Amino acid sequence: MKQKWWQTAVIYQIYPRSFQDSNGDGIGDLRGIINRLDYLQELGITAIWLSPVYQSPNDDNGYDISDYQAIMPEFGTMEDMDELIEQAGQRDIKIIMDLVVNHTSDEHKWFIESRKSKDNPYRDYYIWRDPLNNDVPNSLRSAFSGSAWEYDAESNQYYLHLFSKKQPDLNWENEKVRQEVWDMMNFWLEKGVGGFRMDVIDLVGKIPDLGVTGNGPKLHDYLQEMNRETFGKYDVLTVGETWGATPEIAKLYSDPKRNELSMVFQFEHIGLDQQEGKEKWDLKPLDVNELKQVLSKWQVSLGNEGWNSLFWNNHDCPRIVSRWGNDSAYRVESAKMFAILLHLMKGTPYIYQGEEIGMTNYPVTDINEVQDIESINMYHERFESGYKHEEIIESINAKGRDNSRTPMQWDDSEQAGFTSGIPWLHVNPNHREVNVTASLADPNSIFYCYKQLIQLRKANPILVWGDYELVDTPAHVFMYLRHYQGQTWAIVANFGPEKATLNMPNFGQSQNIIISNYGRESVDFANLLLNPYEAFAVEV
Ligand code: TEU
Ligand code: CA
Repeated sequence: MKQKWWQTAVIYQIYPRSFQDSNGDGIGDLRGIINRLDYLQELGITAIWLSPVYQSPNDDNGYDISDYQAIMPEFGTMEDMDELIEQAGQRDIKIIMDLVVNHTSDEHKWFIESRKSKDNPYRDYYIWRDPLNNDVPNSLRSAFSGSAWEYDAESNQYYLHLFSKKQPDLNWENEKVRQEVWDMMNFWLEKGVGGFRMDVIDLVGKIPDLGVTGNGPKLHDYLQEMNRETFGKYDVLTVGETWGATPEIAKLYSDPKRNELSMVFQFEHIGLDQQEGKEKWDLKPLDVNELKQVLSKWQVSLGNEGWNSLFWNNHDCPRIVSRWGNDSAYRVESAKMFAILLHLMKGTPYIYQGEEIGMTNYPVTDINEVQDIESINMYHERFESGYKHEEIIESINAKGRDNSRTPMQWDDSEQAGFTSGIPWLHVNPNHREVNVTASLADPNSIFYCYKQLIQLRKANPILVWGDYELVDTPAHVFMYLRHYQGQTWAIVANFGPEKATLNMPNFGQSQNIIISNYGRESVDFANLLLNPYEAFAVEV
């Protein structure tokens, strides 16, 4: 493989609504991001993945787009957007746009036209079906609860929405729809963006009449067409959000010979704390052994026919320190452990805003405190079907999307330096201790651990190209090796609050510590005592 810039890159995801407000309306905005670019440069990231900033009625916080070529007024103007691209570029930071083209908002002009009548020229931009026996066309469900079909009385037909009813699905079988998408992508490419993160891209090949949503038969034809018609001519990063991907499927997207995407987000590890065959709300504790198996499988199986994305967090997932780490006594240690474990693997790491300072979940007690449509709809559906308030709230506190969407904690002032007004979503009270100002002032903070990891990736080809090997250890210790041109690095992580001992004399002793969350200076593998949540990398 010829080296691409995104293979040594670390990407930082910004959820604009929650990052930095600049005008006191309680909503993060583009000016706020521009004002914080120096901070991101200090961290050392290569690119920003910007969650949607387009015009939107905000039924799903910008993932329901009503104009792909306009900026949401709450976030600023197209001039601000151009300035962001420009100012980021001056700091060698690229801007990766969120491409949400499985669906639009129902307030997009295409849908406004489409729903006017059966013979409107835009009718076929969306997926309309006749009723079946005076009911929905079939049993497809929306990811946000209830049927995926919404009835339109005027034309006596249903339209498909795999997400909220304000997010009608586009009909990708219609060539005109694809052409509109290519034109829009080219508009952004001409502005100089660094690539696209593609929202639920695995759904665009759906055959709703057969109940097929993910991985439809034409999916890869569409992506090859997209590559040809748009970004293929540019040196950009493209990453698909693909919930159901297996390594075999991931290779279809990311094998360079196939001219589709740079990489995909796979979610196999993200599903490990939910009950088999149920929903994410049906909780089960993480089995660390399963995590080792899943991540290692992805590390070894893509080979040279694909590329991994590495992540613990995003705007849809709870905070990793709260989820699988320890957000009280060992918050700092466990946050660094997750960072070290992930960032020394093969692939492109993604950091979600606030992860680099160890931000945590923020529990609610009442559904009125929740803003996220997914949690709200689920609450009502489950409550009506007999679940108790307490158990639904427990699920929301464990998995709800607002956990990762609370405002970025910049300092210890009233609203954490996020806004001078009232924030759109509550600030986590722990911002008095957990904040950027405190992190920057403390040389042992989580921030500097991330900074060091980013520098290590830039400086060491072993992290980019080295082979991966899982080492057999006791269940709660995660140990792997990276091998490259005769060099071997061992990465060790103690996944829990208990001390652990390892006895592996064949790895010898070493003073060549590369990074450590306990200030470790040497390792004797014949007699290794690991502290709670200790993690380090060492050359062996
Ligand atoms: O997420 C896709 C998706 O499947 C999620 O809704 C997922 O089911 C859930 O959040 C898991 O917690 C993407 C975006 O990342 C998400 O924010 C959007 O709401 C969704 O698409 C619709 O655009
Ligand atoms: Ca604002």
